[in-house]
Amino acid sequence: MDVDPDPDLIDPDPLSRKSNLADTAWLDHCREADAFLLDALEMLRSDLNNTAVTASRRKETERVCAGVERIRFIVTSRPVETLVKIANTGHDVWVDQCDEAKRVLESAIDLLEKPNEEDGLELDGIPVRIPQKRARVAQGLRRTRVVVSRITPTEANKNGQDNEENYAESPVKKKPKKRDENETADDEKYVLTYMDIKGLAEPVRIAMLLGNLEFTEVTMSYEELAVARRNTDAPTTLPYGQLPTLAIESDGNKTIFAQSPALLRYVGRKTGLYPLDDWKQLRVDSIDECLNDLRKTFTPLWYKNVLPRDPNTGETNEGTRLTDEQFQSALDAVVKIHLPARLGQIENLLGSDAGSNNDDGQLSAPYVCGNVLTIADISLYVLLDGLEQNAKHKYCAPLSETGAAAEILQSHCPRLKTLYETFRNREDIKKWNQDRWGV
Ligand SMILES: N[C@@H](CCC(=O)N[C@@H](CS)C(=O)NCC(=O)O)C(=O)O
Repeated sequence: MDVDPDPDLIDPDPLSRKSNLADTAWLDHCREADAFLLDALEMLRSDLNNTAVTASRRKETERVCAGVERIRFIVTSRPVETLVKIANTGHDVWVDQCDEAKRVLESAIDLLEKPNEEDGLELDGIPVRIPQKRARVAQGLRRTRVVVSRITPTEANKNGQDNEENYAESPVKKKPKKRDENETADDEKYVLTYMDIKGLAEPVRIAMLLGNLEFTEVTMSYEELAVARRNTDAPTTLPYGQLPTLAIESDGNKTIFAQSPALLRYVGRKTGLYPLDDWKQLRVDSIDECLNDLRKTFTPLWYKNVLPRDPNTGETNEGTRLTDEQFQSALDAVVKIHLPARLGQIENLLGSDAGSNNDDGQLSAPYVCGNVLTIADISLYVLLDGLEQNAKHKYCAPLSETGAAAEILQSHCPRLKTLYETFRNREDIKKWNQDRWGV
C-alpha cells in the first residue's frame, strides 16, 4: 500500500521519530516486515479456502487478515510519513494502534503455528508438524512485532519530551522479568570493557555508535586484566577470562557477556544493523565467521606462538613458542595463502546474490546487503582498516606492515575495496576515528 505524503503533516524532523535504528536499516526493517505480513496474509487467506477449517477459526482468520492489512499500513512503503501521520493523530491513538497491531500479530502467529483443531493436534500420538514455511513466516511476524514496538511511544512522549528514548516499548504492557528474545530492551544500559585499542571491540563500538546505542567505555591494561582474573567474582565479570565484555543492566539486574562476535550480533539486533531476514542473516553471519577463520591464522603472528594466551593466566605457552624461522613461514603463509584466499572468497560473495530473497536483486552495492549497512560491513571495515600498512592501530603489526591487504584489494577485490572505502569515508566514521583515536 502506498501512502501519499501529506506535506502539512510532515514533521520537520521525521527521522528522529524512528527510535534508534539507523536510517536505512529502519526502512529495510519496514520493508522486510511488510514482506512477512504479505506472506502471512497469503497463507491465512488460503486457510479460508480449506473446507476443513472450523467456522470459529474461519471468523478469527478473517479478523486477523483485516488486522494484518492495517499493520501493513503502518510499516509499508513510506514508513516515515506514515509514522508521522500516526504521530499526529495523537499519543493515545498511536499507542492504541500499536498495541492493537501487536495483539493482531500475536493472533496471526497463533493461527500460523497452531494446526486447525479439526486436523487434531496429534496424529497417532505424533504432534502435527507445522510446515517450515509457516513457521518461518510466524518467526517473521515476531520480528515485525519488534518493529511495531520500536514505534510505540512511552508515557514520557505525552509530555512533549520528544527524544529518541520515547520511542521505546509501550509502558502499557509491563515488560516481563524474563527476557523474550524478540522484544526490544530500550531501557538497557551498556558498559563495554576492553583494552584501549581498536581490536575485537571496535566493531561493537562502531555498531553502538551508528545505531545510537549509548554506552560507557571502560579500558583495562593487560596487567589489570591479569589481576581482575584472579578476583573471586571473575567467573561473572570475565566469563571467558578475556576481553571485550559487555555489561548489560536492565530492570536493576546486571549481566556481563563476552565473545565479540556474539556481542556484535546482539548490538546489531538492538540497532537494526543485523538483518531481519533469515537468509540475509546467514549472508552476514557467514562473512563474520570467515573473518573469524582469518583471524585465527593471525594468532601465531600476534603471540609468536602456536597457541593464544592462557585464558586463566594470560601467559603464553613456552613449549609452543615459534622460532624466528617458523614465525617467518607462518607470516608468508598468511600473506600468500590465507589472506588472498579469504578476501577473494568474500569478494565472490559480494558479487553474488546468495542470501537475497528472489525479488531483492543484486545485493552488493556497495555493502554486503546492498545499500543497507550491517554488522558484516563494520567487521570488514575494522579488519581491513587494521591491516593498512600505515595504520596507527595495526590489527596485527607484522602482517599490516607487509601492506599485503591493500595490494590484494587493489588487484583482486574491487567490490571489497569499494565497500571499505565507502565505509571509511562516511562522515560519522571519520569523526569517530578523529574523536576516539586521533587519526
Ligand atoms: N574469542 C574472544 C577472544 C578474546 C580475546 O582473545 N581477547 C584478548 C584481547 S584481543 C584478551 O583478552 N587477551 C588478554 C589475555 O588473554 O590476557 C572474542 O572474540 O571476544
